[in-house]
Amino acid sequence: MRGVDTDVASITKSFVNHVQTSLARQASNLDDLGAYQAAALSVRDNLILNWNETQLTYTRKAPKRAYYLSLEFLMGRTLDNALLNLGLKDQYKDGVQKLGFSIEDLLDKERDAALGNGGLGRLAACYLDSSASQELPVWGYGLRYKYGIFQQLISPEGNQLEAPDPWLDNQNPWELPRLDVSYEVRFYGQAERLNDGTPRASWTGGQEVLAVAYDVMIPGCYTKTTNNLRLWESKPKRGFDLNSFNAGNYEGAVESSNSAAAITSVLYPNDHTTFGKELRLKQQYFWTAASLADILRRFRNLGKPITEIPDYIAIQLNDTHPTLAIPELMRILIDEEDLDWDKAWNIVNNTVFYTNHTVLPEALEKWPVPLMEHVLPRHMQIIYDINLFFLQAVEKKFPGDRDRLGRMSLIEEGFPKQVRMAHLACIGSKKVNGVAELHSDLVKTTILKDFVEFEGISKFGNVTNGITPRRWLDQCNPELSDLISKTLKVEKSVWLKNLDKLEEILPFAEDARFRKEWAAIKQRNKERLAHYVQTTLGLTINTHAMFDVQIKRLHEYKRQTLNILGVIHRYLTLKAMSPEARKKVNHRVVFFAGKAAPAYYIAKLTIRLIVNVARILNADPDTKEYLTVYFLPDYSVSVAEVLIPASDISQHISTAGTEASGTSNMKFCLNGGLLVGTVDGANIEIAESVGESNVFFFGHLTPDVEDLRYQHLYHPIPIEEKCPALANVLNKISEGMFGDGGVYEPLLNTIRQIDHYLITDDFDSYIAALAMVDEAYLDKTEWIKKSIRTVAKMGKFSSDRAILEYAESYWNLEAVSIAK
Ligand code: 26V
Repeated sequence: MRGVDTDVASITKSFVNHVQTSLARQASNLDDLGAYQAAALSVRDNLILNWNETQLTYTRKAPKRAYYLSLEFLMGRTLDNALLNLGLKDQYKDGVQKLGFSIEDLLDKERDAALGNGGLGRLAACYLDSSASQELPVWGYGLRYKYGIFQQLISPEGNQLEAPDPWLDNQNPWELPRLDVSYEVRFYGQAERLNDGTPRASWTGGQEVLAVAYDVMIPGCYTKTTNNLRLWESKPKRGFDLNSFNAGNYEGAVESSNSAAAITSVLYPNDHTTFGKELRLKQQYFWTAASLADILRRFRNLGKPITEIPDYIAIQLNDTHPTLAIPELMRILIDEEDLDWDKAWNIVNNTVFYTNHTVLPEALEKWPVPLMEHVLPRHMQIIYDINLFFLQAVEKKFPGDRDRLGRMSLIEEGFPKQVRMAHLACIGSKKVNGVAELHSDLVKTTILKDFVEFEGISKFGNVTNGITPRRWLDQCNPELSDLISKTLKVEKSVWLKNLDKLEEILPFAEDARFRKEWAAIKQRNKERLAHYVQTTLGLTINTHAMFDVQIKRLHEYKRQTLNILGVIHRYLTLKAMSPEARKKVNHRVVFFAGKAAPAYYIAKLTIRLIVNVARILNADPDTKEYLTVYFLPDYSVSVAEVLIPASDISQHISTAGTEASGTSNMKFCLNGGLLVGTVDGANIEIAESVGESNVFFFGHLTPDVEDLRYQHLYHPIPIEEKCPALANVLNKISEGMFGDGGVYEPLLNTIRQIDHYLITDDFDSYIAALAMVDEAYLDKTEWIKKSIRTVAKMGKFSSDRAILEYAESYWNLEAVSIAK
């Protein structure tokens, strides 16, 4: 197959061609948005050819394939990433320049595809990039939400307001509608067992909805491999009800079409709290049913016996959200393929894999039995059957242990009874893994302890998360990436796909010229961030201060409160100093960004506090030279790409044992920012890799947490006694230093009363860690050395390593190369 010509002349020709034909506009009168669209369409031509060839090869060679089922894919922008992966950035830069445009301005016109909440969705996006780059036959399956994560606005009082994210309002050049690929998905209705000596049942009636495929091309880095992300859109099976329409009942006529379209209309904006809402359950089933139908159609085309499914298919469950794939696959094998129970269960058990992403109890999914019975009556029967056989086996292994049966059951007793999705995911899967070593240990010793005792330890593993160095180094920090290439005399096509090579920059930590270049790049990245803040918020930032960044979803367990209380403590300390003494203090600019779930009151109050602390501090003539605070609204992947390369330090300060992994910690360290953190999640492995002398650890350890919480409840120590510095900070807030103190009482009370996340226990050591940071920052040479040494040792955290672990240890998947 002939490729697209990629010399500058051909690129400008293709660009102009798309302006005139695809966009039906005049090249002489084109704005940046139009130019972005033309460039995107022209790049897309390359992707489509590679995509076609990749899919053709997969069909021809019929390798085992893996399917990554995720309700969230937080892709961010595509154009820059595609240009870099195709190795065409320079040509396009020249090409659009010849036509009077700047590539940076065009890249900036693209809207983020923000179909995710945070780390879990961004991880899925990194894994797609790595799968394609490592030439693995992996497809993603998700939902094509009409609205992604909400846009965040901040009111003058400092409150978070939410606005919709109509990301598809402009044409999306990165998706290919496949109106011919569609499946019917049923909800509600009746399930009746056939009682013919088989486990079969018939499921009829109810609502039928159409799932229509949209394909997103996923290019690998310097390879032809271009994988697929298939997103489903819901549509009514029939347009509208003509009978109602003719009878003049127009609302009634479109009712069913509205309810079908609603399924994929919006991403649920909460993570870590379950609500048990019917629409969310419908999203989960709609997506798993369509994906499985598609996967099995492809398998059937191979003409292999159904029992060979595990030889050709691996299905990875990204958290429990797609757990219905387990009863759905059972339903298909039993009701449609007429397999007996044990054969079907054996297939499921060798095909499905489950990754857990949190041990927080409030985030473990449970569905009320009455709701499940109503929406998915056949699946509820199957779940009861799975549970019966499972509990019989448990009883056999642990006779008479009723407590154990109660703990392990798929059904939690109560009003209403609930289906425990993590238990179902666990027993239906071949392997279960956590996302960092500590987290995987916690999975094994806490939430799934009984299952380890029953099934044996070998089913339970760990794959520490990773990040793609393409987006999170080469794309977001091009100068650093160029410096590394130049210094190592190694092509990017090599080291970006073999990140352990970074270690070779280690000796250059001793090279003064290299350090100077390194420091200059960090400085320019700080200026780029300052420019962004200037143009978006109209605020001027001191780029010679230390940049201290905490960017992530707002959550009590992530402890943005600890950070802002620490800032206030620093402010009070500065205020109490003489002007002379202040001059010796390290200048610090503290950045926050992140969204709170719309119904998460305490998280929203934390935003309000941060914004109001910023308002007071940034205007205080005594201190503003030394300490300022910024809350950047509407955090996104693209905003992260500007913030991360500019950081001197970043904060990952969750209560020990609560952050499963964290992935932004890896992004900062890969960009030469140092880590301030607790002994939690992947922070631990980062410290092991880069050396503990290059991170700033503080706080209590995981095994202490339970005892401390017990103490808080039964032997509380007054906060004035336990932590006077913190008590003073809380009092200042109450007294109104940052506006009406009463507003913050509910937030302050979470700390004064139960303090579930151990702010009072960790505050003093947190302040001490920040003092160590100040001390270390005084020696600029040593600081840069730390920064270089950190980057050098980050190879392990490439998502290439992580995805290869899944491919080799779990999926038994081999790379497939696509002919040049
Ligand atoms: C849970 C729920 C519960 C129901 C409502 C909607 C919803 C949406 C998402 C989730 C998943 C929560 C788990 C999660 O996001 N975990 C994060 O996963 C990251 C990738 O492994 C990891 O780095 C973070 O530490 C972990 O918090």
